[in-house]
Amino acid sequence: LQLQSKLKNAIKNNEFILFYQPKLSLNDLHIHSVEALLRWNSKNGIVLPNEFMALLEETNLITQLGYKIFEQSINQIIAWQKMGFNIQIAVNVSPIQLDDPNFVENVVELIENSKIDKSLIEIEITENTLIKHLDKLTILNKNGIKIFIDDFGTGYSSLSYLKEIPLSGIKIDISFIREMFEKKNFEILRTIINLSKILNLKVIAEGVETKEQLRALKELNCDEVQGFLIAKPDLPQNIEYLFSQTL
Ligand code: G
Ligand code: G
Ligand code: MN
Ligand code: NA
Repeated sequence: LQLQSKLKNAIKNNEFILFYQPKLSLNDLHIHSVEALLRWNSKNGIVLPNEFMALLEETNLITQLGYKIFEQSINQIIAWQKMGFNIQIAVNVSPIQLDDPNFVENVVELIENSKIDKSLIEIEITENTLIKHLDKLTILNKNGIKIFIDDFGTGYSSLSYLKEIPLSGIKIDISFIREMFEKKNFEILRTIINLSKILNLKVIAEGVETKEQLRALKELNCDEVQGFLIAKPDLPQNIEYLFSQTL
């Protein structure tokens, strides 16, 4: 079977599942939020997005699957609330999804029908998506849905948008963290974090793998960290024990 028809079948058979990766708040060393990351639970095992995301986008299949991803995330929030955990979920959204003229309406409706607090669903987009879909993202934000820039620092846009649009925060790209103790990287990182504070944006560091990185990011006043040091993306039942811990 061609990959495209396999993907169609996988959507129909609900073989796409979400893994969740915790984000640690450096304020209180608790987890209040996770990122949802798509996985294909295929008969040959778990398949990662680099194997299928490009094709899901080219074929527009990500549009319909995207709504299921929001539904699954909402259901997970409700399940965690029943266990006594109030956890936000950040959902990745690609530009193709925002091309759907009904995207804003559909997402707002899914959240409103669920009765969960709108602030519990966050959206992660890249800088390039932000520039292309400024109007729709503005409406989403006016509806109480928080918008975060993913992979911050790797796009081609100017910094001016940081003051023009309704952003809740940024996620600093992993490339700045990986070599953060190299002098220039450290100064860039320090400057991004300070700028975020001045603009009242939440700032999250991605790809934190060592205790030294964690300590230095706390020192720099970064709000949250995400990375293998805290937890890898995993099934909900494998990460939820972390929600009741101080790390
Ligand atoms: O899970 P992993 O770290 O391999 O994710 C790689 C990339 O795949 C992410 O950076 C993100 O851009 C994309 N991705 C993962 N999950 C989703 C999803 O649910 N929706 C969309 N649109 N993209 C996703
Ligand atoms: O592009 P986006 O930021 O949405 O995707 C996050 C990706 O980063 C996922 O594929 C996830 O598996 C990966 N990731 C998360 N934490 C770490 C980490 O600490 N190190 C590395 N190398 N990758 C990470
Ligand atoms: Mn992301
Ligand atoms: Na990223």
